[in-house]
Amino acid sequence: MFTRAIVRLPSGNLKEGLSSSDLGIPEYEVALSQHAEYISSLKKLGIDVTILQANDLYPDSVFIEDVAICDREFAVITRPGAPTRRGETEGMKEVLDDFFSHTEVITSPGTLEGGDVMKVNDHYYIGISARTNHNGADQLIRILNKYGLTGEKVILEKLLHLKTGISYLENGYMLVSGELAECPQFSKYRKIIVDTHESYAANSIWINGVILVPEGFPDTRRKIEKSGFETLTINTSEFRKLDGGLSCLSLRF
Ligand code: CIR
Repeated sequence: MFTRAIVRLPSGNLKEGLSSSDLGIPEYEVALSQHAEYISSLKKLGIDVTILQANDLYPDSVFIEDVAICDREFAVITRPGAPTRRGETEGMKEVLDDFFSHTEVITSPGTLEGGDVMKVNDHYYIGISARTNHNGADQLIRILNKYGLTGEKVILEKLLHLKTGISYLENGYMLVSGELAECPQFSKYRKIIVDTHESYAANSIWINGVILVPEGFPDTRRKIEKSGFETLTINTSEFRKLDGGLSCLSLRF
């Protein structure tokens, strides 16, 4: 169960965020209302949501998942691989200290972004991507070991982040797309395969028994429901324009 989440309001210069999509420039007002809907959905599912002020220095700072890993007794402040995002960790220690008795930090030359980190029970999968390097992943694995947890690396070819292509839905179900569908590291899970034309929906999130799925991906939603899950959809079109999905918008613990 998750009881808490931390989100950050969209930056005033959101439209300058990093993007590899050709979906256009996000509309700020629409992004604000989609973000508000995201927060109210989390609240509806029993989550106590801490809302951080917008940070106008960093256009991508709404994607708060990338700057920290939150486990039960400890949190880790990451070191984003995107140079324009590195400063987003400023102030996070103070925020996390309110919730965690131990806060660890990823240091140079390591880079790690939370979108590359997926927890399955007491084990973590860590994507090696353009944003997360071996050194950063090794540092995280050492931290996990210290707290009795384990981690392994998953080498990514094209995906921005590990969780761009895979989401753990609990009960042994993995929602998976593209290059990760055949990855042997996930062969032991029950797979729900996301079709290429709906690959954005591979980033869906489990919140207390309900799967939040981005709006506009009916085939994936149907497959998730057929596997026995209740779903709730949220429109994230403006964040998608910056390659951001549902998981990126919060830290959940
Ligand atoms: C970036 O490129 O860093 C942002 N525009 C999107 C980050 C998405 N974060 C995530 O998947 N965890």
